[in-house]
Amino acid sequence: MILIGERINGMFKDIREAILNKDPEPVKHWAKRQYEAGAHYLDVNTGPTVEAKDQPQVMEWLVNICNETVPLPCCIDSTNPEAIEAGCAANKHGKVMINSTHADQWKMDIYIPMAVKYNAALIGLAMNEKGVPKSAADRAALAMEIVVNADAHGLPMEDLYIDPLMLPVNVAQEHGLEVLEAIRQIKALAPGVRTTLGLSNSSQRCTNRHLLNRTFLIMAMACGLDSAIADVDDPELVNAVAAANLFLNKEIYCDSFLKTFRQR
Ligand code: THG
Repeated sequence: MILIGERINGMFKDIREAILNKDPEPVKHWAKRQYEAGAHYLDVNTGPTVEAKDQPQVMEWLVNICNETVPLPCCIDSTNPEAIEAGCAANKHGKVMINSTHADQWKMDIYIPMAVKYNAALIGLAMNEKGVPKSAADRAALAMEIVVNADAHGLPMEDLYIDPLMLPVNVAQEHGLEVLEAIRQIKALAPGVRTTLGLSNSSQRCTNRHLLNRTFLIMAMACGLDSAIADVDDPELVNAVAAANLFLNKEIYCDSFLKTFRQR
């Protein structure tokens, strides 16, 4: 399970203020804290308040701070192609990840060649201009459009992460089963392609968020989920992943499996 720490996102007040005040400290704090918690990637998102014209420069600033603080690659999370490219160019550790393309042809035509150019991994969302489909089959069909386009450009299949898109359980309860089934179908239809989810979406504006996130993550792992953008600051979530890895036979059991997982 590849854990992508969600916390460096201008959606959060402390990061929004760090960007406004050009104060690197909160970004350093969350880079270090998520690294120590077991994150393999840092999701980096300027948030909704940064103007489009400033997003490339703010993204570069955020990625540079992360790179100087911890040896983790960044997952560049933006809807702005220039901001994504600035983040890819700034990333210094490991394989950068582009978050994300939709299944719309014009978006794939931008982001798939960009992923190839930067030797990046790419998240492909199972949605298009019509929005997020309801059924697992429709999600899987959009996923396959991304798979076919990525393959045609020579993007290695293990560098493609399909996100079937989880919605909050309090307003879109019927989507949960469809997302789980979509993960199974994508893994069956496109062996080698990986899957991911924005896990905290599932519990937005709900109570007991940690419990909801952790439960859905383990259910999705049983269906073949390979990675998640998640709140790694929740030790119970990370512990549950370490335990699930044993039952999925991804790690050999040892009595110190929690410690071993954190030491990776
Ligand atoms: N798929 C992909 N990328 C994504 C998402 C996805 N990136 C963004 C998002 N979804 C994943 N990251 C988050 C980060 C925070 C929250 C949810 C998802 C969150 N934030 C609090 C809230 O909205 O209640 C904000 C708390 C605060 O303001 O302090 O829940 O699905 N590929």
